[in-house]
Order: sequence, then structure tokens, then C-alpha cells
Amino acid sequence: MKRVLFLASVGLSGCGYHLGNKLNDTTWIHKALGVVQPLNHDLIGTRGMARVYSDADVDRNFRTNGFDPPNTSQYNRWVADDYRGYKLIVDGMVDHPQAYTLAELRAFPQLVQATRHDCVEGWSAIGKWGGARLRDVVASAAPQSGARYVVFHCMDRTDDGSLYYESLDLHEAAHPQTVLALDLNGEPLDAAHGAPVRLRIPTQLGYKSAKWVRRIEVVASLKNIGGGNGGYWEDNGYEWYAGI
Ligand SMILES: Nc1nc2c(c(=O)[nH]1)N[C@H]1C(S)=C(S)[C@@H](COP(=O)(O)O)O[C@H]1N2
Ligand SMILES: [Mo]
Repeated sequence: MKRVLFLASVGLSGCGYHLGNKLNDTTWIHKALGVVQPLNHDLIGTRGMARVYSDADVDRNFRTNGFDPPNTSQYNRWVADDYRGYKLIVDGMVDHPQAYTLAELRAFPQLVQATRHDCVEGWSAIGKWGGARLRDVVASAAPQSGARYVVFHCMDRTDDGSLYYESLDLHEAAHPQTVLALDLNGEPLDAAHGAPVRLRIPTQLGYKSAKWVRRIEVVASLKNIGGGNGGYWEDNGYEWYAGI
């Protein structure tokens, strides 16, 4: 497969390190951050693993929260057509901008894991999320050196009429449990939970897990995006770093 070969070549050209197991996974970060020493996943970029639950723990009716689903004619057309026309854009400070259909996102290795979602408002729910790892999708676009963050541009409108957005730094984006979720509890995501693609980062509070993602932009700074604090809720006073 073309993409797999491409990923392998990114790994090879990024640095001259041993391409053994774990290090290989973070090669694109080394490249993006211009780091000379190999990074160790256990020390940087993970901040621990989120607990994985069993199928029996899963909340079959996963609560929904936040703004209403997008109600644009474009989004409604995608819903009606089973999202066949939708593409997830990955661009910004990258060598290879991408636009992935859902079928292409499903061609990435899929992670399916039951993890707990913790909302800052004081509720939790366990869902079995499935999708492509964020790090694989970002790596496929080949972030440039100097890149620091990934910004998730969403399709829903907030209270002030702006589009919801969120961001992670590249270390967080590389966390092995962070997925661009396509499925919840064995079914394609429904519109209420962020279809067709939503971020699921189980190591961070719920507001970081952006729903209805349209575009992932790789940037050096968050200053010029939205209110400059890295997310809609951050622009309204929440912490940008929401690790749990
Ligand atoms: N685009 C978008 N993403 C969003 C939100 C939102 O309003 N819009 N709400 C956030 C909050 S506060 C939570 S708790 C979760 C809720 O996800 P759920 O509806 O699947 O439970 O989505 C997060 N992601
Ligand atoms: Mo939340």
C-alpha cells in the first residue's frame, strides 16, 4: 500500500536512529521538534496511559454534551449521503497536506478501546471508541520542523457564533491512545457524538475531545487562532492543558 510505504520512508528519512519498535513511532516528532536525541515515550509525550475497560463496563447510552451538531447545508448533505463526500483535511506546516475520506481513515491501523470520558461538569461515561491513531494521521502529512501544535477545526457553532476548535501539542498528539474516532460501541459514530470524525483523547478532560472535526491544522503557535488560547473553552477561561 502506497501510504504505508510513505510512512516507512518518513521514518527512515526523519533521523538516523535505530528504527527499533518504540522509537520508530516518534520519529516524526523528533523531526518536527528538531530534537537531536531520541525521545522516550515513557518520559515524554504520553503522560501515562489511560485505564482500559472491559466491554461489560461500557455505557451503552453514552451521554452527549456541548453545542448542537452542525446544521449547515454541507453537513446535512454529508449526513444524507453517509458522509461519502466528506474529507478530513490535514494541512498547515506539513510537507504533504492530506484530505482523507472515511474509507481512507479506516485503512489506517485501527485502535478499538473502551476508555472513560470525563467531563469537567462532573460526569463520566465509558465508551468503546474505534478509529485511526491521531499520530499516524498527522505523521502521514509530515509535519515540518518548527511545528508545535495540532489544531482541530470543528463544524459546529458555539454561543458566540464562532466555530468550535481545540488543540494539542505534538507530544499529546502522539499519545498511543489518542484516536480520530469513527466508531462508538461498534457502530459508526452518530451525529450527536461528533460524526463523522471526532477526537478521543482519554488522558485529557472531555472538552479537548473535539467533535465534528473538519480540518487538522499543524501550526507553530496558537496565537493567531480563535481567541489565541488554543480552544473555544480555553478562550473562555478553561485551562489549555487538561490532563487527567
Ligand atoms: N465540536 C465540539 N466538540 C466538543 C464539544 C462541543 O460542544 N463541540 N463539547 C466538548 C465537551 S465539553 C464534552 S464533555 C464532549 C462531549 O462528547 P459527547 O457528546 O460525545 O459526550 O465533547 C467535547 N467536544
Ligand atoms: Mo465537557
